[in-house]
Amino acid sequence: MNNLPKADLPLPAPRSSQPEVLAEEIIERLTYRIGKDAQVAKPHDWLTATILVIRDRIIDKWMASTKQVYKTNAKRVYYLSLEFLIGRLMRDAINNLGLMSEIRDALTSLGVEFDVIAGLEPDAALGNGGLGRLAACFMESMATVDIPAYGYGIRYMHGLFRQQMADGWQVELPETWLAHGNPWEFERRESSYEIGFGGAVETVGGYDDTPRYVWKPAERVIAMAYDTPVVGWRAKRVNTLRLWTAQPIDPILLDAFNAGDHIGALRESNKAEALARVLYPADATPAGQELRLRQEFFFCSASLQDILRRHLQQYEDFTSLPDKVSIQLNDTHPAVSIAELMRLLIDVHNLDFEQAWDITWRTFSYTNHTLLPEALESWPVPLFERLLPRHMQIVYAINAKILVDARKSKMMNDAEIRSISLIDENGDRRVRMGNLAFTGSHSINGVSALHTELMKETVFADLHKLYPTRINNKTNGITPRRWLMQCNPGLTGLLRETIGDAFMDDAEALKALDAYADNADFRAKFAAIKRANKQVLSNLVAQRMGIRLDPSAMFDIQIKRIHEYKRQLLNIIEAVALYDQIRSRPELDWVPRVKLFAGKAAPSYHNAKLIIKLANDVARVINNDPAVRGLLKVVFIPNYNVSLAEIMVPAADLSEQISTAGMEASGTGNMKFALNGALTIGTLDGANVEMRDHVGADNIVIFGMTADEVARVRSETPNPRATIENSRELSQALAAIASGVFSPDDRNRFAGLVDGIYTHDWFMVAADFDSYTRAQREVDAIWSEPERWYSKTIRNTARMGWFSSDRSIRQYAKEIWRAG
Ligand code: B1N
Repeated sequence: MNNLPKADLPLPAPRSSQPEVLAEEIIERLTYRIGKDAQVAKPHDWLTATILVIRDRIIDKWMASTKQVYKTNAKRVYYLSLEFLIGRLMRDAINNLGLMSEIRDALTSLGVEFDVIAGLEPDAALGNGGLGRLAACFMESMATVDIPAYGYGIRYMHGLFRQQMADGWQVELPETWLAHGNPWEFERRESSYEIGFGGAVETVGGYDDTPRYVWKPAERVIAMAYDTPVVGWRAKRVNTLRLWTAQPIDPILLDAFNAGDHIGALRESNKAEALARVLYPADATPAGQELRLRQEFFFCSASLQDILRRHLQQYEDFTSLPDKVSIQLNDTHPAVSIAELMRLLIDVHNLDFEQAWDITWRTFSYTNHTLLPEALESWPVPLFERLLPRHMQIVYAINAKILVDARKSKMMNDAEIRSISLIDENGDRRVRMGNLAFTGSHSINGVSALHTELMKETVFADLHKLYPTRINNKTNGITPRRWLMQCNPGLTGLLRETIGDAFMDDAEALKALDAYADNADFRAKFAAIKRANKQVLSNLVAQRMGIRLDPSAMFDIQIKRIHEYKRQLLNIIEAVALYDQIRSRPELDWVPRVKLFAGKAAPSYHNAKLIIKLANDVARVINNDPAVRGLLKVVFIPNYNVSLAEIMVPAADLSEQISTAGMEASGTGNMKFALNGALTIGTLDGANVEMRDHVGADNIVIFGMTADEVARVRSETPNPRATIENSRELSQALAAIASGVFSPDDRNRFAGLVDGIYTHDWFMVAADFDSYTRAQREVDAIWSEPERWYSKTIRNTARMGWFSSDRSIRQYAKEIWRAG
């Protein structure tokens, strides 16, 4: 008996969306689901009741979407990602259902303010930064462009840590998004799978028979599913985000308990639950610990068992898998899936190696998100073998096959063959997850045009030679629903009254706005909205930090993870140089600026934490100096997350996208700012290059070395000291920082940071400094002519439609998945 949907039983009739009906439903949920009377209900209860009303309306569409895939035998896309940085869901869901004003009115009629309860919803912060946020934008876009898709990941009990400041230093606190329960999700006890670790592989079968392998794991845990519906724009389709949690097979070891060992009795339970306990806070650096590999295998194995079960329920066997299933690997974190699918097909479903391999590489595709050498995942062979003995054998078997292909091709010398091997034999032997992901996939994509080209020339140069048709580009995008319509209702309203609603269904229709870039009346309205958004941010800064900002100053914003390659340090040094100049020439006509920063540092990244402290130390000195009052302020806002970005992005005049060229794979914050009418100051790195092509070179301020120049300088003998000594501004700023002007309590605090610039300047801070300051003064000059400024920023909004994640997803669907 299968559990295919039974013949067409009708779905419930569509419900009325009148505010009175919604209000009744909210009271109904409050009463019967939460057990509270409206008289005593707390704001949190109203939030939960409202979410339950919305969720129920989504369910109708959700079931219809699921049925339709069964009916049409459509291809399913599976997006495997260790991170989904979703943020809040309520506004997103209401907006996509088209119920925003109705829900607001319903709540008002009940005496509840929508914005107050919306502010209580916790951010689902199950990701570190761009990679996790991209997965969330892609989930929304896959539903929007009507692709049957499932996201698979881990339901971390604790998402990315909360950042607190203690005397300007980052302190990490646990994040507890599930503290009040999570009304969005559905527990699916029936979707549970056993996941093994360790143990040994037994060989069965006679000498004239092909041997069969049976993995006997030493440890086993249960993966259980939680489903969250993902609604697309106008609720055309609802897809599923399925996150796994871990449970012990024996919740309590009764023998141990009865013998008085009460802690030991919970050993299994604790060990299992550790798997889904916490997100590794590493961004663009691999967390090399055993628990991380366990997390990776845990969610891959559960997801693949689920995918294969669903496939067999509908189709006869696995020969159709590549035609009916596409599995996209979000970086190498889920790359062990390739070995796991091979194991399931060979050991459990009795396919032979060749058949299994053919199905596997035709089913998988892999997205690479970084070229940083320290970020390329690899696992020590002894660890991999101990934890996943059968997968180790399979990796060796795949490797043998690849290396034979390479030899046969007669194109490769020994060094090239060594570089494509799945096993790194230099030093301690390691499994190279990038090479496994590449060889086990029919498509390998980069996330911007530049990044994809560099991928072909660097990390995957040799694999690209052997498989020249596999690498392709899919430039990242952002969802305009969250990153324009929801976060910037003021601008959205102005756009609708100016160019109509077409842009809401097709972001490229924003082009019509080009005609208004030089229209004085429109410019004034556009500027007024920006100013109102800056006022909102100013209120937040006043309330949270007690710092008063002037919304008529230029808001210059850099928000992202703190990393040396992203060069917050360059921005801070420029602030110090500017401070120095304003103090020495106060009579000049300085443009008032507020430099805002926000971002988290990986807890073990020493220099990144020092950069946060420097930003705070510099802010304290500058903000307390009456000599620059009204001209320069520096603010580091704690605890950057999606919700804070939704307030900062619409409030930016200037967007800082200043990574060392060749190091930022794409960037996506860059797109959010430009779409919301900020001017970008940036290097020719990642997607900035394509942004320049789209908005036009006149409407973006580009500075600094190109990726080629960076590579060349690094290969020669750079002499940063000479560069620094040639620039009076830079030497003075560095001397001030190094000598303790901003850290009188510990004058040597930043000596090491500055010394790095003098001795190797790996990130080209000194090399790009002059070009950066010149670009900043050019920005000042544009700002001083408001008509010029706004005609440029309006053109940014008008021309950023291409960077919608709907476009990215359509390209994935057409060129990689052949789905939808
Ligand atoms: O992925 C984003 C890009 O826009 C960014 O440029 C890129 O830096 C980011 C290990 C990563 N690359 N690699 C990671 C995250 C977590 C982890 O544990 C690596 N993140 C990126 C989207 O394409």
